[in-house]
Amino acid sequence: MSYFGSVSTVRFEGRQSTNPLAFKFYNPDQVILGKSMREHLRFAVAYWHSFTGSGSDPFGVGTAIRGWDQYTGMDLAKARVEACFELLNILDVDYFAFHDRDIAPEGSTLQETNRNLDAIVALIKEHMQSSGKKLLWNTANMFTNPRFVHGAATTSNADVFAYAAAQVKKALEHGKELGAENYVFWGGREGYESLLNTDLGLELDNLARFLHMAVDYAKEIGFDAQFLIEPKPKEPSKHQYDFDAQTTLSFLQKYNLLPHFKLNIEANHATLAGHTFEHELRMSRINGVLGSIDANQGDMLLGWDTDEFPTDLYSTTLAMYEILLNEGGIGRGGVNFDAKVRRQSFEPIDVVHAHIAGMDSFARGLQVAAKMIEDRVFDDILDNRYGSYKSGIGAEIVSGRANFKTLEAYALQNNPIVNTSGRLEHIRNVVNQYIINT
Ligand code: XLS
Ligand code: NI
Ligand code: NI
Repeated sequence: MSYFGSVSTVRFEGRQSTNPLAFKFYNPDQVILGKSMREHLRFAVAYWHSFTGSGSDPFGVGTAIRGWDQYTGMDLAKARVEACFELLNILDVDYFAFHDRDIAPEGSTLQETNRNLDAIVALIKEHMQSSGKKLLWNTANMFTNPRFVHGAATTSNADVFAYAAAQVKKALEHGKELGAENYVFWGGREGYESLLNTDLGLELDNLARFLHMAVDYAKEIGFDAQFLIEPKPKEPSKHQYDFDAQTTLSFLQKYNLLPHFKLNIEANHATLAGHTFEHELRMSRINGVLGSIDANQGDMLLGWDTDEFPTDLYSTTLAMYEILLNEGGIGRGGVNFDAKVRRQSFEPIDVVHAHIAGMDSFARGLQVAAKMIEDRVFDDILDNRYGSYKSGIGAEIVSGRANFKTLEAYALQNNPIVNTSGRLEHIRNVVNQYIINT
C-alpha cells in the first residue's frame, strides 16, 4: 500500500532543476566545514503533524485526505506507522519524533493504553531495524486528554501527577527500547490561567520534582538520551512556566536540573515569546544548552503557533549560524519539522512538498551561514564593535582588574567620550548579499 502515490525517493538535482520533487540545495553528501549536510542537519519528521493531524481548526473539521483514514483504532495506528516509514524513505530523512498518543490510541484504562502502545512500539522497532531509520526523540502527550485540565506535573490534583508520572515512565521505557537519542518535555498544560486559584510555588516545585524523578528513572533503566525542555510562552496555557530559553534556564538552575537538561528551541515559540528564533538559539548556545530544534515558522500577522514549514531564508541562515557555532553543532539533536501543511494543502503530496521546502531552506541556510563563518563576517563586525575591550580600560574591565574607583578615575579624565556607528543597515545588506550570492 502506498500512501503518497508513486513518488520515488527525492534526490538532489541542484539549483537549476525544475523538478518540483527534487532538492535544489539539500545535498546530503555535500561536505560543509568538515561534515556532510546529512550530519549537520539530522532532519526529522514529526509524527503528530504529518500522520496524526487532520487539518482541523477551531472552526472546521479536518480537510486532509489521508489513505490511512479508512482505518480505525489499532488498524489506523498500524497504517500510520507504514505511512511514516514510507515518507521517511521518500524524503531520505533519517529521523522521526512522536508523542505516545500520536502512535497508539488510548484505551479505557492505563493498562489497555499501555498494551496498545507496546504493540505499536514493537511494530515501529521492526520498521526501524529493517530501514535503518532512527528516533530523534519521543515525548508524552500530557495535554490532550481532559484529565490534564489543571496540568500534568503542575496539576492541582495529585492523582493526575501520579498518572503523568506513569505515562512518562512508560515513555522512557519506550525511548530506551527504540534507542531514542533525546527525550523531550514540552509542558502544554504546565502553566496557569489565574493566580486567584493557583499555588505558583507548589506547582513549580512539583514540576522540578517530576523532572528529577524522570532523570532518576532514566538512569535506573540505563536510558541515556539527552533530556530536552521545549520552551513556549503561551498556548495552550496563558502563563506557560517554560516561557522562553532564559526563563527555563533559571528554573533548571534553581532546581539543580541544569546538568541533566538541554533545550529544544522552536522557531514559532520564539516569536510567540517576542524573540527571534536566533535570539533563543544564541541564548541557549552561550549557556551550553542548545540541544535540538523544532523547525517551523510562525505568521507575524497571527498571534498563535501556526507551525508553518520553514521557508524564510533569513531565519534559517541565522539559525544555522548558531548551530554551526554551537559546540558539536546540533549534537545529538536534529532539525525536527514540527510543522504542518496549511489546511488548504490537503493532498498527501503536499506533505512531501512541504518537507522539501523546509529541507532546502535549511540546507541553503547552512551553506550561507558556513560561508559567513569562513569569511569571518560577524567576527569582524564584533571585533570592531567591541574593540574597546581589547586594550586599555576595556581590558582592565574584562580581566576583572577594574573597580568603581579606577573606573571613576578614568572617566573623570576621559572627555569627550567617542562612540562609533553600529552600521546596522549596512550589515543587513551584507547578509542579503550572502543569501543571494553564496
Ligand atoms: C507544541 C509543541 C509540541 C512539542 C512536542 O506547540 O511544539 O509539538 O514539540 O510536544
Ligand atoms: Ni515543538
Ligand atoms: Ni509548537
